[in-house]
Amino acid sequence: MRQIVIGAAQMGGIQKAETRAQVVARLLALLDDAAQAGCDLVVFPELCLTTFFPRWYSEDPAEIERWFEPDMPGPETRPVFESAAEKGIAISLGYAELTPDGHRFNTQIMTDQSGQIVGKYRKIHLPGHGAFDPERSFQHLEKHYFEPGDLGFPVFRNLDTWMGMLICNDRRWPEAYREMGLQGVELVCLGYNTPSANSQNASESADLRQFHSDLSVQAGAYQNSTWVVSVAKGGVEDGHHMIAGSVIVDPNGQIVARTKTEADELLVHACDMDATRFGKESVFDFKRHRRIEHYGRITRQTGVIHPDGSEG
Ligand code: CDT
Repeated sequence: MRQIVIGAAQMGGIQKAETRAQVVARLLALLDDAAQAGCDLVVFPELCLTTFFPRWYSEDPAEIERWFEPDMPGPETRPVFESAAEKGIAISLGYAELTPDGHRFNTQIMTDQSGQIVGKYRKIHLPGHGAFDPERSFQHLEKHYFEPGDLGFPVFRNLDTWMGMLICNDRRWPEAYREMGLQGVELVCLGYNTPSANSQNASESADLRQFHSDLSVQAGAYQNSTWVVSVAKGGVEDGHHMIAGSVIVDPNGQIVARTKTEADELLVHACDMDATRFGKESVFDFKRHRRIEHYGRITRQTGVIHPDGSEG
């Protein structure tokens, strides 16, 4: 048995006015809870240091700059890394990354239990739009603020386990899990910020949006026989509500734990990484069963082309 006690560190909303120091204090409190619970690994959500700023349009470089981290850890975030290392807890944490040469990514990193960064992922599936859209009830400007990730879907060794990361919208794309599944991933860590309303369809309910979130991570887990930890930043941010509903999903695709609140809440579950073996050696033994000669379209084209050549 290769057991990892995993803490899904759900966060409630972060208001625009909240400082990094205030947010870091919340992360440290969650880490204290995790140490009490005996966690080996704690997963924090997407963009866990700030409000979900892509819901606001800005072209002001000074305003944009304050959402981004030029260093990780930097002076304000270092206490999180130090506390985790002191406690022997590996962490995965999402933030807005500014590279030394000026590129901006929606990024998630992971440390080992000594605080060394052992994995980095830059979000590939950026949802929303790139220009201000007056038709929407609120904005989702990830394509304005970020470039698509340039690191692929890396899988790395940590805690004697093959691990990978996804970020929010990635969870809706089976290709993302399969890229990692083909590297033998056993644990996928992902964080999300998902509005409880659809800015283009007022009739879509929050329950349906939670269902789509669960469906996506459960399918990804089952079809690749991997654990998935899916962690929300939920609740209200300056009047904008996001779904919570963080879950830990086993390699059968079953939810084994779910948060009860929309606030900062640590969800803990002891996960056996060897539970991934059976699926990987039977129905999802990729080497025996996949038929790549029939999958060419998946990498040849993005949009739909009907058999008669028409698009749409
Ligand atoms: N953060 C993020 O990726 N949120 C998206 C919202 C989609 S609506 C444009 C999500 O997939 O949950």
